[in-house]
Amino acid sequence: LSVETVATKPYDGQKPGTSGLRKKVKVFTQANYTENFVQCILDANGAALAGSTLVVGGDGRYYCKEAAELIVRISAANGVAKLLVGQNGILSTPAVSSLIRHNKALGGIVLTASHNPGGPENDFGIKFNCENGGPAPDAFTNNIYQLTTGIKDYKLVRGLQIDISKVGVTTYDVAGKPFVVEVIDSVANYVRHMEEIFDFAKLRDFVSGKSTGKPLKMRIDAMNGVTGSYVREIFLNRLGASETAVVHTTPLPDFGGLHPDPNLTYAKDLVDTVAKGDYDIGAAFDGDGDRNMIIGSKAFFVTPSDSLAVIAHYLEAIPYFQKNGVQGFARSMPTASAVDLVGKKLGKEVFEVPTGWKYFGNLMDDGRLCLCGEESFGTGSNHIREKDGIWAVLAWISVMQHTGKSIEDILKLHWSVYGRNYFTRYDYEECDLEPCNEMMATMEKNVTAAEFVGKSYTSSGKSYKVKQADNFSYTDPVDKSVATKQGLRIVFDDGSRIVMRLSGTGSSGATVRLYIDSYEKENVLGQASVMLKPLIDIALEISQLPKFTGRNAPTVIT
Ligand code: VG1
Ligand code: CO
Repeated sequence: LSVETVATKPYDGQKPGTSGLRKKVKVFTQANYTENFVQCILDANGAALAGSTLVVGGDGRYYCKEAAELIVRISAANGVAKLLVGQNGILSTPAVSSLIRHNKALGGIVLTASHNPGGPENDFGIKFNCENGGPAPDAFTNNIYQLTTGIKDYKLVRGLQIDISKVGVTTYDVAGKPFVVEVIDSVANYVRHMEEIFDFAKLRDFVSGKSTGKPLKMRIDAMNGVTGSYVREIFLNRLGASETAVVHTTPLPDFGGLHPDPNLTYAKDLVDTVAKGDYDIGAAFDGDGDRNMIIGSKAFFVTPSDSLAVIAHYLEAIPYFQKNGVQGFARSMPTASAVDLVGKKLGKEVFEVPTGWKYFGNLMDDGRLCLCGEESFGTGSNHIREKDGIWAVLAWISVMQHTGKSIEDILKLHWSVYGRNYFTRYDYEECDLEPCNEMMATMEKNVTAAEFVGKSYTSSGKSYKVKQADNFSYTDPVDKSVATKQGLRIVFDDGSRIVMRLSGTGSSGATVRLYIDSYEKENVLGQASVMLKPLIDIALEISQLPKFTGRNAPTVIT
């Protein structure tokens, strides 16, 4: 087979956001659009690319298979020695991370727009993960972007025939050199990895009821995303759950019209079913399987910030941590600081990083971090370098098994020891970009002005005095790289916080995220929406959000 060089021209806006490049399918299917971006990803690896191994797979959304085949042809032409491709192009994001690490690959190309809807009218995405298995850091993605602005041609082995629906190894002769494509079972490696981390025998006895006298009543909702195949293998085949415990387990190109985002709004079906039915645990994942939502009996909601803190508290229940020890913890800046309190009690380092999993990687590689999470339904550990939805559910079931308590009781006990961080996030999706930029600029100016610190705000009889306000910037403790303008942050005297930032994962317009976090030592059994109301009103007043966006209510509340 021979290599062809195809002339092309740069496209504007191929700038990776919080987690890769995400655009409408129609944008990706323009002539050479995907080809350009893939060529630039490969080029960004420099000399390391020649003779390397890469992993390729995605969440099964519309255009995944075509993009995977394209990546095979472009990689072949660029001197890559071997590709590991998920069968039918399917691999969850955590599975890609695990495969990169297990195979000592140079990296992986993940085809997903995560929690964004799929299908011909919706979103597609491409992300590059580096050899540690984690999302490429800012310097790397900036380099990819720079390359896209000047690209003149890409390389392609047009004649390479590939059938990624069949598991197996094919070796091609590309310009006299061997090029290997191994189509792999999408779930096998990941399931093995989970078996190394958790005590599956113990969990099986717990799930089946052998050790407790009654089976664990679960409802695991894969939301027609990539986790379906993993969920069936792990929960049904390995842990012995009943067929009715799992739903929406067929990965569909448009997620069956669902919005595969595990939160109280988009996973409504799960929440309603668990609220009405007789369940011990409900869980859902996003399209690419890195997010998770956990709810208890009667749909008792566990905020992701609390979920992280609880898992941190009970890490000893998980064999992986018994074996490897417990290093520090971390959370993204907007995430409520519940885990900080656990870290303090256990004498562990706790890190606060910008939004996006790529910021955890260096700390994990450096041995300083073993557990981290984000308020956006992301939880994970240093077993890989991505957040991991199924891992989080297995962690929760381990905690339930270890404590013998219900999810609600686990949370109530936790709050009685540590106090409670009430947390909510308001999302205003698909607003006009210009007024949002103006809003953020105005707010930044106001809150960073000298006279802002010390100001008092009162709403519904509650007063808050400003202690500190800034646009969050972060210096990586390991490589000293700096990330600036990561979100506006107002911290009050009692530790309560208002955080506001614009999303970096949308495919059109702007999404405003407003995060509210308030700590109570004693008053831990209140309702978050009631407890946080005064602070929400103050946030809307300071930001003038209704005026700038024209919105009176958020699209999603979590
Ligand atoms: C969102 C979340 C962030 C998460 C990112 C990727 O980013 O807020 O916490 O890391 O999505 O998750 P943003 O910039 O839209 O706020 V995923 O599951 O979409 O890869
Ligand atoms: Co995701």
